[in-house]
Amino acid sequence: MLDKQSAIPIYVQIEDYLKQQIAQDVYPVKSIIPSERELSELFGVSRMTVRQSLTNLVKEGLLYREKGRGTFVAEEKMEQPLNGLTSFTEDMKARGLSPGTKLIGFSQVRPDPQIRARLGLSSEALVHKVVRIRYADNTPMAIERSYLPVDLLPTLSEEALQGSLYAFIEQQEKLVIGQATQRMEAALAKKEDAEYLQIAIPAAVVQIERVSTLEDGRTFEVVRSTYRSDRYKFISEIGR
Ligand code: 16G
Repeated sequence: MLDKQSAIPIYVQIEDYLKQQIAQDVYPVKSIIPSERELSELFGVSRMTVRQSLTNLVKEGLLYREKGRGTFVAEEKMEQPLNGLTSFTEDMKARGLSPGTKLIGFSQVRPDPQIRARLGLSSEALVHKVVRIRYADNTPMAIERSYLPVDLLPTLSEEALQGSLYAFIEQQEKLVIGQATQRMEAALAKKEDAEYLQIAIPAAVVQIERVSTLEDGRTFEVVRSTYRSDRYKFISEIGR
């Protein structure tokens, strides 16, 4: 299985071999893979070498470890398109998954200067501050911290926020959502967020800030979302 004369390092060859086995479903999603000891016997290499391969595959998100249990095959990441102005609910339904929401904060506050500037509000204006954990088939996927002008959405309620915010805006309020600007960056999960997302720290996350406007040009939301990087990859179609 391994070519010990090759210029390709042994640990890379082991990674390639395991990737192939996973792709061929020899080890299906969520199944356990052989232990370090078993793999080192199989390949006739040291456990150190096997450990290096496994650690790399864990870092790539292909495998995950569970303390005291072993190493398992991770689910394929979700591909999130960056082109359309869709809602979380729509994205999950389009994939045949069941969207869920846990509302963990809903209050009316004066926003900080940056959010106020993004929303184009006066210094007296209030915003709804909404914090929601978003789930796909009961797995936490993202945390969304949204800021929405109270003047624009005076009837927004806890009840409405259990479902789709965009459905509330479009169907209840009969407002027309126009476009958005998104900024994306990498970060390490804060302890609090890692708990909400049920991930072990240190963990990389992707942060997206979306500033969305109605068709008439009024800005209706600033959302700062924290996505699990072990569950998401982002995709955009680009032309030239
Ligand atoms: C998405 C949007 C968020 C929007 C939410 C509405 C990003 C970065 N965020 O998660 O801005 O508020 O959908 O979802 O894409 P809902 O209609 O299901 O509540």
